[in-house]
Amino acid sequence: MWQLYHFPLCPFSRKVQLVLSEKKVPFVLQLAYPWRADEPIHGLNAASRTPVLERQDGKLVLTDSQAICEYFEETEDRSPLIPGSAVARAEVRRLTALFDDNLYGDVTELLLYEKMKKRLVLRQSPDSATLRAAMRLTHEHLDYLDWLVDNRRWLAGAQLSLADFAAAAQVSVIDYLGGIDWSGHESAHGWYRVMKSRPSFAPLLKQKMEGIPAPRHYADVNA
Ligand SMILES: N[C@@H](CCC(=O)N[C@@H](CS)C(=O)NCC(=O)O)C(=O)O
Repeated sequence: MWQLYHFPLCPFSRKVQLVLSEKKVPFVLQLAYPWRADEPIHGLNAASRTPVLERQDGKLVLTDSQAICEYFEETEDRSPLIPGSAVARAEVRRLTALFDDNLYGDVTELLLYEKMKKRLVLRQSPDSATLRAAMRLTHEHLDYLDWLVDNRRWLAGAQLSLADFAAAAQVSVIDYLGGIDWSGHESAHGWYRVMKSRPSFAPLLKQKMEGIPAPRHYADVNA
């Protein structure tokens, strides 16, 4: 059994939850807010970030979502998520990094700051110009997702992979924060509906961030 330190809108913790569920690795969730000084994660992760995954015997702590996902890819035979040839695996890793770095940096991180941190921690209103800029960048990322979906069976190629889960984790947080307008992105929307319908996704759609209500459509797998 593992304990995952997370907060409900951390996209990297979502990515880890999806991978653990797909691979049927048992875990329990432990709330952790990295911006609070008294959190145990500060002693467990030199980077002071979520996700942190601790084995129940306390003898192994894994940090960084990619390191965690690769650890289980190497230790669990079930549901390979970086499958295929070296070229195919390189493509999975390229796209996973693109979503973890660029989609997060361009959009998710901005929305988390404007709509979550400002509300819960700084007691400030979101900046509308920043929100508009995030919306514009979201459309650019959705254009690329449309292209991938139109040209491949799954985002990285013929097989479902970590790239799909990394992207869906970011998209789910952006959607929770009201940052997605699917108009003109039917292909990406169809792909996200398929991802949302997977059993591994169901617990994520039920998680709520205290003080930040989700839009009504968020948990609807057909929306
Ligand atoms: N590369 C890291 C990124 C983790 C990360 O940026 N986590 C954010 C939350 S989503 C965090 O803890 N930020 C520190 C803070 O908000 O104070 C990973 O993949 O795990």
